[in-house]
Amino acid sequence: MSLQAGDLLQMYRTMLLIRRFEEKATEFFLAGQIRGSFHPCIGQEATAVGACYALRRDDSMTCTYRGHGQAIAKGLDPREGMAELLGRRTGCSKGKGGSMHFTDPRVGLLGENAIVGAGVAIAAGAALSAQLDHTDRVTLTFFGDGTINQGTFAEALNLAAIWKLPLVLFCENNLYSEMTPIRDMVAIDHLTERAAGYGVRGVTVDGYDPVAVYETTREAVERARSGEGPTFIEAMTYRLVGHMIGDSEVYRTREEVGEWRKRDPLTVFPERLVREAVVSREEIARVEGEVAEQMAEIVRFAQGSPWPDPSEATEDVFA
Ligand SMILES: Cc1ncc(C[n+]2csc(CCOP(=O)(O)OP(=O)(O)O)c2C)c(N)n1
Ligand SMILES: [Mg+2]
Repeated sequence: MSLQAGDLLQMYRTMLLIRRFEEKATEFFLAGQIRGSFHPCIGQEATAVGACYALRRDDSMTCTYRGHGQAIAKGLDPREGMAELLGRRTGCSKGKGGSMHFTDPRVGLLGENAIVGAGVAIAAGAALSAQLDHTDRVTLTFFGDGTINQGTFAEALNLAAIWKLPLVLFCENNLYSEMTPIRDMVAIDHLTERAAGYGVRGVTVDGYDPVAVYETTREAVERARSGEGPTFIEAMTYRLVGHMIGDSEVYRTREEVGEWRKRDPLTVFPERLVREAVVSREEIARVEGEVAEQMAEIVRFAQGSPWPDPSEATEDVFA
């Protein structure tokens, strides 16, 4: 499917919703209303939206603790996401999972995961199950550059290759694993070289361009769906805020962050759509107004929701 003006506007809307969602969540976190840790994806919205736009609702997806935006892009009701952050019973994990455990099987969201690399193995399992069930469901797994040296990543990648699993391995290379630069962790220039070593096709894409991300992912999804096996996508991206709230960011310079901020997709993408006469300034303004209204409703819903009852603590827990 080639993207129409309506698709591009929809992509912008979702990117903006994710940005506003994360900004509001940051406010709640700083006000002590969110417990545990919180890893914003501010700056990485274009990868979430571009990649998920290439998936069907019944395709599966796994992601990491930085997955609020990806979950929303996959179709999670953002009201249930915010309620989950605030620990409310109406949250997608009934208020018992929190920031790092957004899950909603109704939209194929098999879960965020706090263990680096774990989601990749779970996704390989989901892809194997789709293959054994003779469905054409595809699984996409989001993970970071820091996952590349995990044993579980190597094992899942190899199994995906030999079994030709319908899997898309989507690496968000944001140049850092927590506070460690990628150049100190691997001796290769492109992470796609890792995939090549396992016989898996690898593609690098500009992760700040949602359209390029969509097109690259769509091709990988089509290949996976038609039995041609896995693709490893390396999307070059950058988080415009710290690893987590409270990160002092001493490991990178203000200049470096400033350079990426100039390319912020939330500014550059709508400007490009107007410049190329794909949509009008009025349409962009309308979307911004609608997202503001939606955010107000998200906050109303989450803050107005009840807390879980202590008696529910062991429900949905398997032993
Ligand atoms: C198995 C495991 N080892 C270490 C950690 C601690 N840890 C949390 S986040 C993180 C960095 C991961 O970096 P990356 O995969 O690049 O993702 P990003 O945070 O950049 O999105 C690490 C090492 C963990 N959560 N799980
Ligand atoms: Mg990283």
